[in-house]
Amino acid sequence: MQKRKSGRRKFIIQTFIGGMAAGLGCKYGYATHVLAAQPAAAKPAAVLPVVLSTWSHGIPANQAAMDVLSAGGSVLDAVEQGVRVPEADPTIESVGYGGLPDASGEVTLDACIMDSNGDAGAVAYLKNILHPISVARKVMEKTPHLMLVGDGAYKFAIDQGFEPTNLLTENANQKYEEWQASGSTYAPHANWENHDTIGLLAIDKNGDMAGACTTSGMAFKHSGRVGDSPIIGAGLFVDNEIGGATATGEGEAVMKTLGSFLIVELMRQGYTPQQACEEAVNRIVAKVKLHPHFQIGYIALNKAGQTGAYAYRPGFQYALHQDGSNTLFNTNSLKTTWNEE
Ligand code: SD4
Repeated sequence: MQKRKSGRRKFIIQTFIGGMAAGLGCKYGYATHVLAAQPAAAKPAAVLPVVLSTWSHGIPANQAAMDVLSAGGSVLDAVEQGVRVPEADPTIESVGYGGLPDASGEVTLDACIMDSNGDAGAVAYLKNILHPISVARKVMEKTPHLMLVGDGAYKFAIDQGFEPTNLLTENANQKYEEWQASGSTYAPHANWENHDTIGLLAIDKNGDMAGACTTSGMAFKHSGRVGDSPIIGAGLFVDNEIGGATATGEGEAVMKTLGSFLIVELMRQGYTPQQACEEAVNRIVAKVKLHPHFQIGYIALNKAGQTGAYAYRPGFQYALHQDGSNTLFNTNSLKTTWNEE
């Protein structure tokens, strides 16, 4: 077994990496900050349990998750039951049933789930199944794989007893026809009526964590497009020793920077959840070519029950259920108006 490095050696390595990063930062006008590790015990403990999720649809999702925890259910059950609420809600145009379709008129769903023991499951480009998050959980529990996509994921879901369901509502079909009539041009469009991907993180009263992320993806996306939401490390990551993070917004930028994994690794180095979310947005700005309507939002929860949230532009909201209250908050952002490039 490998021995742990001494405290002094660890410090020297971190200082060296920090120095290298600062050097690179000079070249590209961006400094990757590396903090000295702090023992988790030094962090003040927040009230547990905590459920944290993206957007206003996070409020009912948080409630469902907290109900599971209050009844003594597992944190994995809690995150799954939480996100099943927006998945089944036909008025939400960006998750599950009622989600806006892709450019070919089909509703295609991406989802992933991660447990406190490091297990994970995912589905991508899944059609005609109401609860992709539950299929992702079955992939985790019933197969030796992490992700199933497309027809294979659908066949697996049917084998597991899921019912075929038409997910295209009248409203979503009408929006699709309007989009076609307006010229069928694709433009990434985040903050879609304050409903986007739901990412939900939870920590139970014992300090065990899990996360779930589920979406119909960017409206009118290219047929076959898969975003960040089913990609472990991009749309969602949970490490039960450290914390979890999840993303909403333009998945391509999240995937290019592996945003949720990055946030968890920054927390491992001593960043607070808030600092880590801000740094992950800064990383995108530094490394990814952005367009005028670009938007991204991250939320994070650490092992001590502390939370963070940050977005590129204003408008992103998150829902926090903690200490008896389930509240929607506006998230701070790097840009202060939508018009700033
Ligand atoms: C995706 N991140 O598919 C998801 C969807 C989303 O704003 O959150 N859109 O890229």
